Amino acid sequence: MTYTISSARNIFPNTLAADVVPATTARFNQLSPEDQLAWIWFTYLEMGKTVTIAAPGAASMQLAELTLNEIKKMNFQQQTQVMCDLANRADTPICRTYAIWSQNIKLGFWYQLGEWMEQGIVAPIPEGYRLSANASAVLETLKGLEPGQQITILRNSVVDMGFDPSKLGGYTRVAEPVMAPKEMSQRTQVTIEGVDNPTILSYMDNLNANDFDALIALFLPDGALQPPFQRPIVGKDAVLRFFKEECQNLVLVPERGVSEPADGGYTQIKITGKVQTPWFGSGVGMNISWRFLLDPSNKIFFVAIDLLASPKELLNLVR
Ligand code: ECH
Ligand code: GLY
Ligand code: GLY
Ligand code: GLY
Repeated sequence: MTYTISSARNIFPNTLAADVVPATTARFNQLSPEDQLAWIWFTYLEMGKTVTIAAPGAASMQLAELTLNEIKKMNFQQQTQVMCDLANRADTPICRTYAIWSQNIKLGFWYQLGEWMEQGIVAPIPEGYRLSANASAVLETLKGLEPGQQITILRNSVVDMGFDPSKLGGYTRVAEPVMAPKEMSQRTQVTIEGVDNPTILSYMDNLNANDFDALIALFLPDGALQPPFQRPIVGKDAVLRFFKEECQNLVLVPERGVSEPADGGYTQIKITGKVQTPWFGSGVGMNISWRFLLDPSNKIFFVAIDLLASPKELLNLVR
């Protein structure tokens, strides 16, 4: 048997992903735009008690600057309207601009608005705003989750806002410039209990070094990468673009794994460990697994990254 992307997705089917994340996002999406914004605000305050968000890099702010300045000049009522339009995915010029930004630019934009809301420069959530019963229930669910799951839900809420980019026709995405990879002398090398496959080790080390050209060379031309809760990104060009746009400065901390022969001379390898995002640094370690399928020449045919249901899953290496 030879593998297809769709059959590869089923390797290590016992892996338990944090399905509470898409479930909570779906409940969030049912709320009214006003309630969504207030919910995010209260969530943000709640999380601020335990985790610290890092100010975004200058590049992401610069790319959103025109829009941010436009909003800064508006009165409170207009500002509130813009924020509701974004939550409502309305068809407005600002919602269209927002639609073509990379995730990081969207996050940087909201980070700045949040700062301005605190400083009284942008319309706050009205004092005494009462969340609807549904919104309160979703907030209670969120409070019970691990920080890695909480920030994933928060990010989902931000990246889903704005005009639907699939309705835009052709467009060019706006993303931060790609920085040079780390100097060789600055690079670190991971070790993984139970796995010494050189492709896997290079994957981790190159991603940690932002060396996306070396990283993509580990993939087959029709190889695929499946981020948490997403469809696979298929083909070297698309995967490379994803790495450059969304994966700078991640810290991968793989801990342990298993490697097993699979059909047709392929090898399936599951690794568990943690990943840190530059937005929260070492303050939030997300529990994840990587499920790799390598072809007989040790190139990556498929890798799925899953956000795990619980820390217990870090020890689940059975097929
Ligand atoms: C305020 C109120 C009004 C409305 C809004 C507000 C502002 C909200 C703000 C939110 C900021 C949220 C942030 C969230 C960041 C989340 C980051 C995550 C990163 C996960 C990364 C992973 C990486 C995994 C991968 C690995 C690979 O091997 C391959 C690549 C890849 C409050 C004003 C909206 C400011 C900053 C969850 C899991 C390991 C798949 C990437
Ligand atoms: N979460 C994934 C799977 O086992 O397919
Ligand atoms: N940072 C992109 C993702 O986790 O999907
Ligand atoms: N989007 C970059 C990160 O999540 O770290």
